[in-house]
Amino acid sequence: MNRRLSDATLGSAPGEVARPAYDRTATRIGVVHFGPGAFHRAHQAYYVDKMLARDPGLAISAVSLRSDAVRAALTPQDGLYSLIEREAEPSLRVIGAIREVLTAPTAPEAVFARLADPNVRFVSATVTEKGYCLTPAGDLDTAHPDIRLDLAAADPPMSFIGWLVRGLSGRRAAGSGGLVALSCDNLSGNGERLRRGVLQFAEALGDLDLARWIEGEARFPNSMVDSITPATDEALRAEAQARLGLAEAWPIQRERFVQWVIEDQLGADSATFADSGVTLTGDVVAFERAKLRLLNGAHSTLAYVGMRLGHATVAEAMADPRLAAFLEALMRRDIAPSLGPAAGLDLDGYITQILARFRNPAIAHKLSQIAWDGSQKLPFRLLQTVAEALAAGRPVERLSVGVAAWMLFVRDQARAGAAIPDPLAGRLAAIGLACDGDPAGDVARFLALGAVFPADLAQAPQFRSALGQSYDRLSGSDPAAALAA
Ligand code: CS2
Repeated sequence: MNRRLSDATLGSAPGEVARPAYDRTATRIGVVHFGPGAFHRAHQAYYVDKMLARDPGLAISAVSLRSDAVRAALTPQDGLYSLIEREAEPSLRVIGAIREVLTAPTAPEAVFARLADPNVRFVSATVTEKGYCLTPAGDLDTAHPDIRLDLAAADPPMSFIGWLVRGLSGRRAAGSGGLVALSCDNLSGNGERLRRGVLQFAEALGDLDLARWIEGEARFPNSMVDSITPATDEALRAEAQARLGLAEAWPIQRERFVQWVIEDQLGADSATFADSGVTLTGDVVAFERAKLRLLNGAHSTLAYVGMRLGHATVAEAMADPRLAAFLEALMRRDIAPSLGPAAGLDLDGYITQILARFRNPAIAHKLSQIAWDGSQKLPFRLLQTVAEALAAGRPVERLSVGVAAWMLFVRDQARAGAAIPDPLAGRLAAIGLACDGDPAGDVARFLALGAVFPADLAQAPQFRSALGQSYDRLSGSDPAAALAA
């Protein structure tokens, strides 16, 4: 097979392959997206692909902050790639929403030009939790190496926030008007956090006029994004190529379920988003919190505990009755009470649906993929729930099991000399190597990590003792005993 997927060859794909329902050549770039990894291509680009049939001015310029891999894979394909939706019967659609891919360090002028372009109305981002360079309290981390460089006018900028502020400054100078900055990462209050980081960056530059201009001209809606997206592997590549009858460098897969809830600050674009399946609401925080705590909190717990029990994927871990029962109890009895009633959200039904999604046998979602960046994820996914449970006098035993399993994951990676995929890897490895097996002492070493555990939570006796007990059981000869407790 040597012909490759592109505008010129797409017509030769079999009839069952869904394809863009609009004339790609008539589209214009209206969105600059930072971080075009698998999740962006499975989620926002899929929605934009639907929007383009209604508004050709919303095509995407995708910007990679570091790696050239996405540009190298997609440019020869005119930005086209296949998205396989997995349920009992997988289906394939070719997504045409990405019109160009830029690698920021090698094409900075092109990125600046896009950001300052008056036709661009949105700058969106999936740069992961760590990509915002914020402190645990949610302020801009001015000690972060990338932020320090950017505040010293690194050219081109290193960080997403550095780029966004540079772009906004360019728009102000060019009279291009404001824009909507749309964070699509799993942080609670993601839009509000981004806004604060951007304003603090402009202030730290000493450019108060710019900060005030941003306050007046840019909007930062909160959003909740959801779709389970396992990483691409060789089997997926072979499957996509066979279905297309064309070579294809980087197909994407996800479950069929997909959800995007955005705070309704989109003005004239609201109708286009709503028609393409996006939920617009006045209060996205309830959705965000429910998704982060229930789905992502359960996911991270499943990842660290599941790996300890010898499982490799989410579906495999869910097929372990001890783990499945534990997870359901965790969600219904420990996490749901922290959420309270929310308009338009049936928590019981939502939990049932999440558990069914985790069981989806058509998806092989690796636990090791979810285990990445635990120091960045646990605060939003589990630790806020623990803090609220303590304040309300509810038990924290089950909530602590996943956190203790993360500690053991870090310890064992460190002992094995294996990489810890986490921005705090160096500190985590040092803690892991210092662990001597005494549960209370080992747990205390981790709890001292202020970047992860707020001081009052780290001091809470009930949490410390629950962690110690889980740590002890999980590291024993029968780790499943931690689930029965
Ligand atoms: C997962 C998420 O990798 C992870 O940490 O928990 O990527 C999860 O699959 C998505 O948030 C689902 O929307």
